[in-house]
Amino acid sequence: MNIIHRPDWALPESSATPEHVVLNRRSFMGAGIGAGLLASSPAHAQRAEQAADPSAGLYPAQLNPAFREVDRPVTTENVATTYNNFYEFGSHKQIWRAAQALRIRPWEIRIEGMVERPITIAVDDLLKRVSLEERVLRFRCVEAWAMVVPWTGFPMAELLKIANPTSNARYIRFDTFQDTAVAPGQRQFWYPWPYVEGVSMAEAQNPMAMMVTGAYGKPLPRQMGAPIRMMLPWKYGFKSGKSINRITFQAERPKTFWIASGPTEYGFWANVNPAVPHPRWSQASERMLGTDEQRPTLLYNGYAEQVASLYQNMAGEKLYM
Ligand SMILES: Nc1nc2c(c(=O)[nH]1)N[C@H]1C(S)=C(S)[C@@H](COP(=O)(O)O)O[C@H]1N2
Ligand SMILES: [Mo]
Repeated sequence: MNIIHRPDWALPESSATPEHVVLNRRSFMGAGIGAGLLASSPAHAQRAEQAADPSAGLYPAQLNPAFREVDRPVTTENVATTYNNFYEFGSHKQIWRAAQALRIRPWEIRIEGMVERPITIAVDDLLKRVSLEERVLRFRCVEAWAMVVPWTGFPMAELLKIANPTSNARYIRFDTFQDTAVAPGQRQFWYPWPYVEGVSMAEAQNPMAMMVTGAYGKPLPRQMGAPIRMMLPWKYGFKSGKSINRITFQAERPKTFWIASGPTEYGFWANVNPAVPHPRWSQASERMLGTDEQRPTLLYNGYAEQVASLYQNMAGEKLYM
């Protein structure tokens, strides 16, 4: 990468958006113009959102002391909420205004597939059945930028208790909403919409796996995947699908958005590993968002103690792409 000592705003679009270079590129200038009228700043958008959110009183949630700050400072909120990957709203980083067009209430989640009984549950009803906590976690994009965010959410294992999967289920598929009326990126037909991600049942039961509904002590902003997203902090960021409205328990490994887009570049497991380069760039170090600081990449993004055992006896699997 040639971007090491340049701030975000100085990046040419070509080096700032490498994740999708496997595909045709085309920018969507103008995608954010209508939505820009709805909100003049992230803070303003967030205040309006809280007014319409019946679960807003759940924030800030109590910090889980097992996940208090690590070895690096929390990324500035304004940086983390204005530099995002959310291809539904454009294949570049400045999508936060465009994302304000997403309607996040009412929001229902369909839980189906290999479960005792399929259900459709409103996100606010789901939040009544779980307990929210805050965790300050490292987050690492495959594009070699990183951040530290105080997320609010609940363990994915609690979702399993609500879903009641049958013993045949081996994987969970998570689908992002699909609505070309609000998400102009979904009109780019060469992408395999909807955005799909997935985990194994064992991964979902690991205490590190979360469902996230808030950040920085507030409900999650739309550009970060409101009202509910995945958070798998030991994996590259693309595994943590946003704005989820369908959860399917199944026997076969889900075909994810990025596997469908570029199977030679993206895999199912995608665990962070400094020693395994991406075909187009090194993973040895990472740039802390909002700074010029480079840090050495950590195996499993520093969470090896918690998750490495998940991947024992998996010879032959590509665990790090
Ligand atoms: N639905 C959806 N989820 C997504 C993406 C996306 O484009 N669409 N991008 C992924 C990628 S590549 C990253 S790095 C993270 C970025 O999360 P953030 O914008 O909250 O930092 O979201 C992931 N989840
Ligand atoms: Mo990413």
